[in-house]
Amino acid sequence: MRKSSLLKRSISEFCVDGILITDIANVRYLSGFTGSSGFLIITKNRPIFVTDFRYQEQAKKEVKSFKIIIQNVELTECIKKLASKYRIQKLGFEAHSISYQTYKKLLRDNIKLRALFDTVEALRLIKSREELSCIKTAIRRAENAFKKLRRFIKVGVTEHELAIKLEGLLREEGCKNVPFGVIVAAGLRSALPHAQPTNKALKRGDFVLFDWGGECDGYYSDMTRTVAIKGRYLQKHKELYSIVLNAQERALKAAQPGTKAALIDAAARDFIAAQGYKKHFGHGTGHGIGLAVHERPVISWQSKDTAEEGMVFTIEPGIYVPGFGGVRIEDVVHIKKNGLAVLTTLPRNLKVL
Ligand SMILES: [Mn+2]
Repeated sequence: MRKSSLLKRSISEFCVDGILITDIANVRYLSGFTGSSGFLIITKNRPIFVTDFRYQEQAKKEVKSFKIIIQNVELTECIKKLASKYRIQKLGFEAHSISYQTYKKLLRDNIKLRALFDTVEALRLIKSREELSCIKTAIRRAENAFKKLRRFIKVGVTEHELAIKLEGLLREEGCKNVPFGVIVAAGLRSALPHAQPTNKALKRGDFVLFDWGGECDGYYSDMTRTVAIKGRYLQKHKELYSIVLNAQERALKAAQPGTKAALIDAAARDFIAAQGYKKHFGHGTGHGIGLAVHERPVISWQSKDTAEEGMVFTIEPGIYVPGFGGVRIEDVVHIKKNGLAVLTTLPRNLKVL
């Protein structure tokens, strides 16, 4: 199996006797366990999955090809026991997911520790056919939910009401959870890239920004659409929207296998800057998506990533004008051998209500 053989390579590469995986999304990725508490210790010859009493039955069903251990002691105690049983002297751990407290305790237990960065994340960068199919279903659920929401989007309804409605529709479509609280931001509030829905009611002349995602078997989708409500700012709305749409199209065109993520970002950013909105686009152009709503690759000016076949990420430029409003258009793309497929299908042109 690709995943475990690559991890074994990491074991020799990092000169450790075993790797401790505590990031729960990585645990799920490697073992199939969908619960919220468990960890892995992977040695050269033995993959071990550890959880507690609550997940005993679930683990038996979900976790294949791992030795399952049900622990009744605290994390560091358990790691210490396993380390001595399997003669692990040097243990690699995920630097981002162990607390300082746990780290100190493990040190006290005389285990040699080696911090690992991006070990499983690097595997998760490239999606398998099964993963891609889950993401596609997550997208379909999100899009169906939004289509059903449309008739509720009108003057007088509040951001909060629309957000609750959309979350309910996502669940009706089959999502077991949502990747993040739905964003609905109207009028001036659409200039806040990550606004929380409030009791503000939609009114004529508002931009209304929706950012939401679906779920399928633990995989997420993420998309944004901005609509305009007819009113005195329609001309300005159209102008801002067409700049963002144009920027997005440029980034979509740039997103080819072998292209540096920083160049994909630049394709959108340089255009927005040339239109005079440089300081109104402060976030990255996109991010990978999968078991986490934000994962590698990073699509930003600082990114060291390169688009490769099998990657799935968002392209989401925006312009946010304080005191007026903002637009973001976000779609999910899949890098194929010879180009790119846009996985999201909702129309990208400006919808005027
Ligand atoms: Mn996003």
